[in-house]
Amino acid sequence: MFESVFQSFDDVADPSLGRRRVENLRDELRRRGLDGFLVPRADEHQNEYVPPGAERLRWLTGFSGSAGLAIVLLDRAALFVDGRYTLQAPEQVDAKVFEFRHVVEDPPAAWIEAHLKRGGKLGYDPWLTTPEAVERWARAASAAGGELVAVETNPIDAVWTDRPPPPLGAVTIHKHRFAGESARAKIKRAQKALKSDGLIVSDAHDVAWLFNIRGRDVAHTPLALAFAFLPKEGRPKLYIDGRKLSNRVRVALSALADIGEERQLLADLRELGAKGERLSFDAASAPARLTQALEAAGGGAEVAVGPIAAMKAAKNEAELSGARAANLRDGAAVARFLAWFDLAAPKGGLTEIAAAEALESFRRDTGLLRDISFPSIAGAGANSAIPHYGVTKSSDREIAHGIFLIDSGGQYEDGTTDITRTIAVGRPSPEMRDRFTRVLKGHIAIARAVFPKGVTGAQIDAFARKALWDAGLDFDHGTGHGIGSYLSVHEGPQRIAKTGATALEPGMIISNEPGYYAAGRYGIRIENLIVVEERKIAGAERKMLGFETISLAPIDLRLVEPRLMTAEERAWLDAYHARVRGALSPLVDAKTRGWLIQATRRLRGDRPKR
Ligand SMILES: [Mn+2]
Repeated sequence: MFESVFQSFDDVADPSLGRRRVENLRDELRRRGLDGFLVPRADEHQNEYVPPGAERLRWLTGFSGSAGLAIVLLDRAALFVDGRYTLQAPEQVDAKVFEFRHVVEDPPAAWIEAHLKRGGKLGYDPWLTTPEAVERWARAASAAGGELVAVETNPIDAVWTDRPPPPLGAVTIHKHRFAGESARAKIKRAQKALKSDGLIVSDAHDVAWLFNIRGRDVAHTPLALAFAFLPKEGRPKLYIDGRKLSNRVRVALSALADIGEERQLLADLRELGAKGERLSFDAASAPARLTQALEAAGGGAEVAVGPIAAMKAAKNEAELSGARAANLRDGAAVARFLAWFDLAAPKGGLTEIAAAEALESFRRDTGLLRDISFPSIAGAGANSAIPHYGVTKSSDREIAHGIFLIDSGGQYEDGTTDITRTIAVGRPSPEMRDRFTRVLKGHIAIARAVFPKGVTGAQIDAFARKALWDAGLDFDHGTGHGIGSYLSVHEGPQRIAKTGATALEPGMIISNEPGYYAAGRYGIRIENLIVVEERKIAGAERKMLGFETISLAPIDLRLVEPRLMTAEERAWLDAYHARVRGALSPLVDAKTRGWLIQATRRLRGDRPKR
């Protein structure tokens, strides 16, 4: 009926290949005099989505999660994953080849200490490892009486004979009407913020923002994989495979920066090091290979939080109006999906994959969808209780009576979207209505929050949980993450979470997505994007901030228990739905418009009469 262009539901893992591949890797390690090797799920930029040729962890183990680490010694091997993947890993990976470990509860450093033999050489790829991680692994190896050793070339690449070549996606210039600030102005602003002789820009999202370029090198995020050097003064240099640049783009970029091939970066760093330069590196994304090259040549590497992330996070007016337009367009596609779903689901036979395909195809019908912003999370029944559930052909469930949760988003040139709706199929139980309403109360508490400038995401995280805490409940993920501007759907540094240490600044876009998960039964999440804005409050003694909600789609009233809500919360929901109806009605077909009137009706209940 519908099809998906941007997401495959194939089961990528094949546990049976792991044994042979690990044996081949061990032969290669022996040839190189190594006793072990670290295999992180990482590329040279520590990206969330990596090119196929960087999926070394998946190739070796079968594990397809977005984060993980394998350590292969000559006689044993372990796979470390976080709480999202403790169920998935044993299904995808041969347990006779790999032991499974929880990365937090059972950290890799302790495993290295326990199992690396005395005098053992543990190899790592410095292109795939940050300087901070190198220190951590080096301490663990030396605690075992062994040694951490950088490899010149990755031994997996020697045995992965059909490894895909690096991507060569064409680079495009991000239009000024969407970027709102010229690359020249951004470069100047970033240079002014620098406290060292220069900055190595290693996060490809930062490169994209700084030069106003976008690319097609990885799935779901329009990145051009590249590095850049930004000197404190003078011309920057962009290191990128020249085959990705058309003449027009090369001319445009040459006006801003020198352009070199990526392999020139090491030679340039050696030269800068020989001059005794002190350069800044981004702790989260810099490959240790670069700091090592600079330091070996006599330069100084300062590894810290990079300055560009904060500049990129605070969106300008052009980016914000783009985000509003993208979310409006996306909301119309979501509303069309919800209306379609309400007709299709009760008939039976609808599956999670079919629903995700329908939503993607409605987004494509806007004519402006460039990609989905991440693989849709579409879970029915018990699958909805897995917050990061990735549906595949083998896990696909029929959507039956109960709850269906769909978390999805789009990449449009004017903005990136991310929205979650939880939908009742048939009559929901009183418990589901109670939990949904508590999650909604948390969502509304964030949406309505006002707070002084300087407040961090961690300080307001509890607002989203209070109604759940009142009933002895909680959820085990952050309340919100930053969102890029036609960039990553997960962007820092701001977040609403226990670990959200960054002060919220006007222009930041964040998700507001509290949830509740009854393991094995059902899950709930309500997600809208919100923008930090200044708030005028009469008599205020401080500069105050609040949020503007920019995602527009109905929240399922069949799951709402109005008696649990305050008058202010009901007023917020009624006002939100009136706004959704007014904004989306002109953009949807007649059938969806009729559905929308019903889906955005005012709450009944003991509302004060006017
Ligand atoms: Mn999200």
